[in-house]
Amino acid sequence: MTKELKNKLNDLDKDYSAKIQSCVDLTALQDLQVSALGRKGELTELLKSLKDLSLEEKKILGPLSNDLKNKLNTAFENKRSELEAAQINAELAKTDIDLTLPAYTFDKGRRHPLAIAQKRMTDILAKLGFVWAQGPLIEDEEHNFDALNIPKNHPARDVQDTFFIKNTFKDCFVLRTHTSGVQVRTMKKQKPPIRIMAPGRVFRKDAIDATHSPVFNQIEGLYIDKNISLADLKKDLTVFMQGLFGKNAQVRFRPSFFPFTEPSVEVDVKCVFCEGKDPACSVCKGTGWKEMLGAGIVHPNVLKNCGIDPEVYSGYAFGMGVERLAMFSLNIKDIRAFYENDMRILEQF
Ligand code: 2U9
Repeated sequence: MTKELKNKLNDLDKDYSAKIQSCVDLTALQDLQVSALGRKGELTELLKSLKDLSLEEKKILGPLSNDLKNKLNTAFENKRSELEAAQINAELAKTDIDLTLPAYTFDKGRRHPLAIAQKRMTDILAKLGFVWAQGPLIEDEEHNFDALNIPKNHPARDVQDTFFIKNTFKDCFVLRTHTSGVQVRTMKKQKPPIRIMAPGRVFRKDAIDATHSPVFNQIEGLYIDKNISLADLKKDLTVFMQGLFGKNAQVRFRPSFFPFTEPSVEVDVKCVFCEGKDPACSVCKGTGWKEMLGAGIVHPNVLKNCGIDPEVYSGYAFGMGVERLAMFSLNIKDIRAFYENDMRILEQF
């Protein structure tokens, strides 16, 4: 019995080893594996029959059968890998794909310096409690000028300064010259307290040069509540500037004029490059200070125009150019660098 089974094992070994070697496709190989090692395969049946043998016979034939099972399994796997590789190579031979060519490189994306600057500013304002607000880029004159106490004859309303869009039926529209319309809309529909920031694109008919672009970005802020004064404005904008330029940044406020705020101020920051020590500094032109933004206490007429009682409420507002601040903090000398998509510049930030 032992001899008989040993011979059977030998036959199975020879038979399947030869068939595996000569196999030329994956389906035939799979069928072959099933016929040897499947549920009713020849070797499986033989293994099952071992249970009827004596202990002595089992001791001899058990290990021999298992060795053959392992040997055949390995042979099937090796042949499968060989046939799969041959199949892939045959497919590739039909195409003109050259796998020896180096792969395309993909540049890792990054934020645009303007987006970096805007995020730094809005992150600080968010910590100060300002909520992001948005509005249309095309405004009517009411929201862009009238509600803001900007008189009909103001130079900003001149066709030389503003892009007008004529509507043949009724009013005319403008490409917003500031984001203030966003605050006007909010005040008209929401009761104070209001604390919003309005970041976004604005348009002015300026000729392009190193510091001007007809399209640029602003962030405006508005805080309306009871008893808001210039002291709140000074404190909050100082905290904002120190968040942007470091806790030792020095800030100064100069009187100014805007139709929508009274009193109005302009806010300067001590030059972060020369700290006011270099009379030849190219950034601050030796003045030691750099103008950063405009601000003021919202004019009572603006509050009234937007349905808020100036006897009960007061507030401050401010506006700044994102490009201007980004140029200063990143030491970029030409505003056009932001728009020209020159990777040598953009990838420095
Ligand atoms: C409402 C009331 C008041 C927004 C303000 C400025 C001062 C200002 C300029 C900075 C540089 C525009 O981008 S820039 O050219 N802005 O100086 N903006 S106060 O005042 C408002 C806004 C909305 C309802």
